[in-house]
Amino acid sequence: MINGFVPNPYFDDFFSSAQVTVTKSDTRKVCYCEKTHRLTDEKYILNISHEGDTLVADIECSGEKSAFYALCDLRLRVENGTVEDGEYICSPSFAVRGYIEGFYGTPWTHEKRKSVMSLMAKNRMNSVYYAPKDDAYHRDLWREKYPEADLLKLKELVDLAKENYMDFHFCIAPGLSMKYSSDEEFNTLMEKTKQLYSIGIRHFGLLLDDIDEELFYDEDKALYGETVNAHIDLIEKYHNALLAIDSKIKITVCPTLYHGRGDEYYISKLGKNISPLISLFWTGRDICSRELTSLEAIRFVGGTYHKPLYWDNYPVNDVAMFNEMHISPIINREPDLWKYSEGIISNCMEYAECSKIPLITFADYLWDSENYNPDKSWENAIRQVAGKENAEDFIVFADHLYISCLKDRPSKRMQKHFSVVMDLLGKGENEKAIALAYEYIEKMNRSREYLKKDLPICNELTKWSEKFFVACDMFTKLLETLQNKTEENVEELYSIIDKYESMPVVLTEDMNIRQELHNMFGL
Ligand code: LTM
Repeated sequence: MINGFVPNPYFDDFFSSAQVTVTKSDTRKVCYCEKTHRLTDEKYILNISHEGDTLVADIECSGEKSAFYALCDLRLRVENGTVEDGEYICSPSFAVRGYIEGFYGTPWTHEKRKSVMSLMAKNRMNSVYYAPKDDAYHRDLWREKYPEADLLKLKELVDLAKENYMDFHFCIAPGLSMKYSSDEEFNTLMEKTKQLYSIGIRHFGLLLDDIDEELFYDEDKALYGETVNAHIDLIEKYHNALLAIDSKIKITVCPTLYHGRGDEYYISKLGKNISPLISLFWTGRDICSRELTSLEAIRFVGGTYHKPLYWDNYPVNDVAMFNEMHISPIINREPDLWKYSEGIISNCMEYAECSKIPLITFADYLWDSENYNPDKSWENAIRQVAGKENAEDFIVFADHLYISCLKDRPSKRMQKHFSVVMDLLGKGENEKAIALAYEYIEKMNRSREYLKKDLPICNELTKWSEKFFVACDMFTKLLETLQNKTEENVEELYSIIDKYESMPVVLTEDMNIRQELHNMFGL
């Protein structure tokens, strides 16, 4: 039972057998993070011990949010079997840790939105941005108010975010058609925003990405001359109008130039002429950046007088990336990036279940960037999303889905296994080699059985798992052919290879399979 804190129902049954005490205080010990030099309401001290078989946890924190985080942390330690007695002083590396539904493609369903949000809160993310490019009311029909039914659903999300100690940011993207010089247009924008304020939203995003870089209307050209001047005016007017309604409102802006060095004309002029209270999205050096470095962040600060709030385009796989499945862990974000940025907001895939896996790795990195271990974090994420009992089967398949802007190495677990097989073959220990190769095929087949199940995550993966099934057949036939090199076997093998190569989705790295087989086995 938990004393001293009214917990989220998520913990009810979990802690019935543990003895948990939550003590609140407002001292430096729990209100200030010595490492980041930040006042925080997210820090907690977790003291774990055992009385016989009973888990005893004493939690010191400053309030409900940090108590929630402490309990989530404790629960994960128990689930992952990593509970060790001791004192743990915990606070986040990054101040802002979140995700954005900001992709092109079918927006998430209401249920998926709720499920992603709850899970990410439990992994101690604190921000969610609502910006589905294909929610018409967010972009194309930005002037129109949400119909009542849609508004009610948004309110449910806002309430859920509150329950989970997350900031819910509603984003609006008027730039495809707005006449910046028109007062009437600005009033329409404010009326729409007020509709969302009325359901409890206190964080707003003004997104000006993926629009024409040139001004369209003659009136705008006459008044502003250049796009950046129109954008500065709009952002400042919007910010001030919102502050007049409620001085606590926060806004985030996505500029039209949202990647590069950070000292280019548009972004530096925009950054230096808008309030420093406004958060500024930035995707890094590229739209989908392989790495985010502290040096680049420092240059951005110099150019714009704002710390970047990274809109990290991973795991998103829209537009030209639709044949890739981005399920691997986040990598190449520097450990001390928290010093020079506000935080990171990860842009998701339209595949909500699959997105959860990289998102959890983001959450781990953002909470404790110095100790982040991508492989461990990935396995933790898979256990949470696919279930402990399926983790091994899932990994055999997902090992091949490392193709993305991150340029991580795909199929490394399989390669490790087969490098032993090749060593044995080299030593002439053919029987052992074949046995070991069959062991892997067994694993692939178990994974195949799992992937065929009618589970949300498996259903999202069918495009990729179908190719994996053909790869299973290819391996099986290859082994058979190596042991019995008949013309029939070779022909069958080649027809499976043809089928595999005709499938457009991306599984592992691109290679000429026939050439490889020829070089390795003379086939
Ligand atoms: O990245 C930004 C700021 N905008 C769009 C996203 O909406 C889109 O999902 C990604 C990936 O294609 N690229 C963008 O330019």
